[in-house]
Amino acid sequence: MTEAETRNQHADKQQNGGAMAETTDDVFDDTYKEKEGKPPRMLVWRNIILMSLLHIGALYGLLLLPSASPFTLAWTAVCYFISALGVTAGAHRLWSHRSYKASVPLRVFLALANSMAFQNDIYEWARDHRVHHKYSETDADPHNAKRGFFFAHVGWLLVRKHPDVIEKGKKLELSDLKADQVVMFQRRYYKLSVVTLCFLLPTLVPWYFWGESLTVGYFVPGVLRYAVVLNATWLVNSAAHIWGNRPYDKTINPRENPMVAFSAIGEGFHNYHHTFPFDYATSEFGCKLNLTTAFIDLMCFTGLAKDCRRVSKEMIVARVQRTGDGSYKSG
Ligand code: ST9
Ligand code: ZN
Ligand code: ZN
Repeated sequence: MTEAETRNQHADKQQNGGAMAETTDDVFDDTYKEKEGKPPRMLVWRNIILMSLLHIGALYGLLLLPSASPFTLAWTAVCYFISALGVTAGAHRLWSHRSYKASVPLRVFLALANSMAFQNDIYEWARDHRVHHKYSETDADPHNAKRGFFFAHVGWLLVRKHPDVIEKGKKLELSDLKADQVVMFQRRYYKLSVVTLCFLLPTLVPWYFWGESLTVGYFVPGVLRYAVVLNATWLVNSAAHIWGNRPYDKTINPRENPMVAFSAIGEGFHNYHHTFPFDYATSEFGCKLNLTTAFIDLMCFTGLAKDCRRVSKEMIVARVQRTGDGSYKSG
């Protein structure tokens, strides 16, 4: 039995139990055929201007770094880590892939952390991400890496989506997200939560508690931290779809990229992840270069998370032998 079949069977069992806690709409679908002709490219000038301003602001934040107090630098690191978790442990491993289960308090924390990362609301993020896995490297993939590094990195946010992304995305099974009140609440109050958590909180905490200037508070833990988290995330779509080994499946583009794994707190083992998207660790090697897995393990230890899904060693070895590129090293 292939891992996809095993997983489908597992998901069926869960749904029969009424849990609706798993998704199989993140499994690659090779039946989709792209239409003839070049994809349309309609620039969205509002996004081009805002993204340019954000990156100019981030450069200004870099210049301000020497004048920031050590407390502000530590706070910037805390904000980086919290917002990154909102994407990795939250939007990605929990809500897009349902690779573990989280209690209400943990889901509330992850939704707040996700607003701090300001990467579209969880529902939209998970919908785009499922369609990315299901139709990877085709016109129906929102950040199709076959359109080049820049498109996969940020260009996809600066143009209208390919019609096939929307057409295929509308057919996805998203009832688990719609049934999650935390996800729907965050979607309803998304703009307010982003202003408060992505910009106001990072700026005001250093100003109120240790007298940092509002300018440094806004441009360092606010704008610079936001831009770095965005770019670390986008590198998974660009660099980790272009550079690295493919020990698990040489027939797909996603790669193992340790540099990306480091900056994206564990999300750079992308050949493994696209081969086994339901594994909560997104890697065979547990917590190695993978702070997100360490966080989820800690949440399980405290009882706030449970039912982490994992791929068996036998399944990995069988897959490596069947489709790997020969670069596999265990451990
Ligand atoms: C950002 C997101 O940066 C980053 C995501 C990265 C994902 C990475 C994944 C890698 C793995 C995980 C690694 C994590 C690592 C983290 C490390 C941390 C250190 N299905 O969108 P619209 C429909 S965001 C179904 O306007 P346009 C839908 O009906 C940054 N339907 O399309 C929709 O209406 P609604 C901040 C879909 O007009 C309608 O179409 N944000 C789908 O083509 C229109 O949708 C930004 O910069 C779908 N997939 O515009 C800009 N998609 O949803 C945000 C659409 O309301 N985006 N529909 O019912 C935009 O401005 C626009 O989306 C656009 C396209 C201009 C890009
Ligand atoms: Zn990918
Ligand atoms: Zn994924």
